[in-house]
Amino acid sequence: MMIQVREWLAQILVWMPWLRDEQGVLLGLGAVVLALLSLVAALVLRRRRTVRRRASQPAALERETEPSEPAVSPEPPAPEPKAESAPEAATVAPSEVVAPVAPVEPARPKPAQAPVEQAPEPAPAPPAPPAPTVVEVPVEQPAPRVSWLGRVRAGLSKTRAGLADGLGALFLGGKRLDDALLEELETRLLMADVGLDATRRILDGLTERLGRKEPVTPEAVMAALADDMTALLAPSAQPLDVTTATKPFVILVVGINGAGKTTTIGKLAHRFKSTGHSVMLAAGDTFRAAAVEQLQTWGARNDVPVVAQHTGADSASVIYDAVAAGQARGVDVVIADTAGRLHTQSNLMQELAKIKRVLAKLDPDAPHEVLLVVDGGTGQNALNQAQQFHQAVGVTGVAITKLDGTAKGGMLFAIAEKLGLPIRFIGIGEGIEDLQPFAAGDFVDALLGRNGSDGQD
Ligand SMILES: Nc1nc2c(ncn2[C@@H]2O[C@H](COP(=O)(O)OP(=O)(O)OP(=O)(O)O)[C@@H](O)[C@H]2O)c(=O)[nH]1
Ligand SMILES: [Mg+2]
Repeated sequence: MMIQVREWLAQILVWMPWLRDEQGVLLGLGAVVLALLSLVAALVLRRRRTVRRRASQPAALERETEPSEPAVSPEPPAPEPKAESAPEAATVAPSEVVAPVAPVEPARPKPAQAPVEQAPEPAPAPPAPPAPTVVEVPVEQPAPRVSWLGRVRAGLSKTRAGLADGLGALFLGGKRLDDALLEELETRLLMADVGLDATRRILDGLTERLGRKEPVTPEAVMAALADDMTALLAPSAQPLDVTTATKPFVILVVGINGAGKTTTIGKLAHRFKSTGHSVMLAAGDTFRAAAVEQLQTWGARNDVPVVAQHTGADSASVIYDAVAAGQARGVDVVIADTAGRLHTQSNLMQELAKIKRVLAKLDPDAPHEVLLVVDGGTGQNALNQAQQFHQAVGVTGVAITKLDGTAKGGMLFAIAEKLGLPIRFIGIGEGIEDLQPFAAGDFVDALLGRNGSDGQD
């Protein structure tokens, strides 16, 4: 063994002759020490890496259960930008935004357990299923159910409150129709704009029916009042008949500014068309800049022709042209708009008289109807308007508009009583169908809050 070692050493000395001197030995030993040190360092580093790797694996698992920190792993950042780009697709269909988000999660490598841990999160998802469509359906239902008379009732609620509310209580306990009660009734009727003469007539009829000596019930008073009021209005409830021997039937629409003339014309066109008549409109309001466009809009809505000229043109000339065109085409009804004017502006009232004279050249009976449009909210002043317009152009019918607003419908009694003019229509809204022929009984029922025909169409 020793011999063998000696041989190895000898062999080494042959290979490395520099070991024979002292310096060479030291260098050799230094090299061996360095080699050993680097070996040890390599082992230490390797061990540290394995320790770190083991420590990092459970941490990553824990993080994956928390969706708020996906950025830690190198993969999640890729899906996230996808989710942000989704809104671009949302412009097409919002449901597509939801779809791309779902694939992002399954793309994760390990989480067989992740879905289990996220299971509690879907819990907030249930609020999404109650789709809004279910809510919207009942919202739309009630709106169209309001009947036209129901809306008149609503419109007249202010007047009704003053006129009829608490009226029954005045006669509770079998009271007689004495002076005090008659005075109370008179005040209520006057406050509702019924007017002095019409009020007297109504109260005279009431005392005649019920007498002043016998006790009366609230129901009897209400019924008698309704009868008297209806009796006063009934002669004025004359529907407009547009059949004529020579076509067209010409309606000249007049009234003060903003009464609802143009809107009423739009509604009338719809009404006549739906009863099978051909209709033409004349833009006789050449005064207001937007008036022609407004009428043309109604014409387009009803699909009826509109004869018009520029703003400032002669109103009589426009209406003349329209009636001439209507005659040539065999149109059933021509409805002429006019500029709003105050009944006190006599020069403008004369302009209406001129229109009438010009039309008579085409047809001595034209216009067949001079329809005065009165704003239902005007109150007693409506009587003055009606008188002035009647004097200037001979009104043949009245349309009362805006009874769906805060109108005091009592002025209808004044118009009926004082002028005896036919009340053709009542307007109860801005819509194309919000015009109804006037029915005295229904109107009084609405005014007194009686059931009547219940207002259902
Ligand atoms: N609520 C309600 N509004 C109405 C009714 N009739 C007309 N209106 C509205 O009243 C306003 C005036 O109506 P117009 O038809 O322009 O009145 P006009 O008499 O032609 O007005 P001028 O041409 O300026 O004299 C508009 O906003 C209409 O929508 C109605 O019956 N009810
Ligand atoms: Mg107008």
